[in-house]
Amino acid sequence: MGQSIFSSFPVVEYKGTESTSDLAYRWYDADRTVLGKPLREHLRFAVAYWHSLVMNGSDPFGAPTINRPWMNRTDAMQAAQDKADAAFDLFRVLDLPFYTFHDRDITPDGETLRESITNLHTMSDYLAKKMESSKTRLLWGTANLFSHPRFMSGAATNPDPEVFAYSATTIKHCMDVTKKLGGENYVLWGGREGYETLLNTSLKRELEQMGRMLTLVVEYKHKIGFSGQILLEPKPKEPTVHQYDFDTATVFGFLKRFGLENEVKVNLEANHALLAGHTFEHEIATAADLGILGSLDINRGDPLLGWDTDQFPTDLYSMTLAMYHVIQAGGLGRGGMNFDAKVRRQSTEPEDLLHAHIGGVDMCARAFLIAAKIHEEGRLADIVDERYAGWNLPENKAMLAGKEPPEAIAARSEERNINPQPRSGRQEQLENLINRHL
Ligand code: XLS
Ligand code: CA
Ligand code: CA
Repeated sequence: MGQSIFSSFPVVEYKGTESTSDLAYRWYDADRTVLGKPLREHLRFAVAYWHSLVMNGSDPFGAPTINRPWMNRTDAMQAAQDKADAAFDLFRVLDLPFYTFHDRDITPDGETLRESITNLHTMSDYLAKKMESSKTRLLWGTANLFSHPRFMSGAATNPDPEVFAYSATTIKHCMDVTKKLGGENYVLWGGREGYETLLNTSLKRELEQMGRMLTLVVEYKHKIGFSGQILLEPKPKEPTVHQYDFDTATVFGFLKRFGLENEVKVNLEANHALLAGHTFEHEIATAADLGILGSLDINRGDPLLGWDTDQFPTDLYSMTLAMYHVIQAGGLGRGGMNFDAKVRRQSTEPEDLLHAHIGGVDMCARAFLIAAKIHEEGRLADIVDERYAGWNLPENKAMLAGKEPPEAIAARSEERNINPQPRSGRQEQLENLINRHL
């Protein structure tokens, strides 16, 4: 491989909290054993191709500000190869175990469907070659079924069945490629699966179409023997006014309706949780309780803005709560923590990408270490258990298990003339408990 924009940077190493180096990990000691295994295996960090290699800093008000050499190439396939060379050099420098991509991040769209598919396979062969000499593996692949104008009214939910077929074909090939590259998950984010106005939309039809597409995905997964997880990524709005995969609870209802709740899990993003009016830990805990916690997209939004800013995380408090719920859930299994985050428009240098990832990695690692301590100490969990302890009494267990009919509950309560007393929820005590660990 020739020179890339990252060639001059050495591998970022763990140097400890005393280090004053800007290009070192201060908390992410990948080999450190915590809760029985190395931090690397708990956190399973991934670099997102689209933000780090594709994003050019343009916004609705302004032109691109970030100019990488491959963006100026006229030969689109050569540009894709140069981009891949730079991507793997970035993975080398960051020394992170995974990456993620959309088909359109790694290959240009062709003039025709056939040409797009050929491009995809050519470039995925190129990535397979790069992976032979790299430590970085594929966390997940996905299809971009939202950028091209053909998807303007949705992919699976498009009123035009040809767009449905085009999307199904594209997903099939993206799943083939994800399997070929050893991907551990396949993600579906419904970028334009939603609506702008109900005046032109049949909700009933569109949800049935979406259910059919996901069923096809699951069928195909089993047909090709793809052992990874299928993940849906909830988001309540943007780009459409109302996105169908609003949040975890909505996705679970949808999965139940189509009998897919044991086949599909969720990829949860912090910024999307915020847009849905939730915290990240709410989404994580909900998914864990429903048995569908799959993987995480790590980033943050801005509560002052109402959109998807995809910033690198900087808030230790909220990250600690998120990590605590990941630990309580027993970890992420085949999922991981993908930096679905981009540098700001004024962060134009390649080095900015290093600072961004180092900050995000250390933020997660530090939060995870704190959350592990809270978990090991066990007090928080004990206080919560104690709050519900009344439910351990046999008669209350029977009531919850549906073994006591309403009239029996009433008879027992009246006979004892029960008089429940309010009890403190201890919120401030628990907030202090968290703060003591920070
Ligand atoms: C957009 C989504 C997207 C998915 C993958 O808001 O976060 O990037 O993660 O298609
Ligand atoms: Ca995401
Ligand atoms: Ca996002």
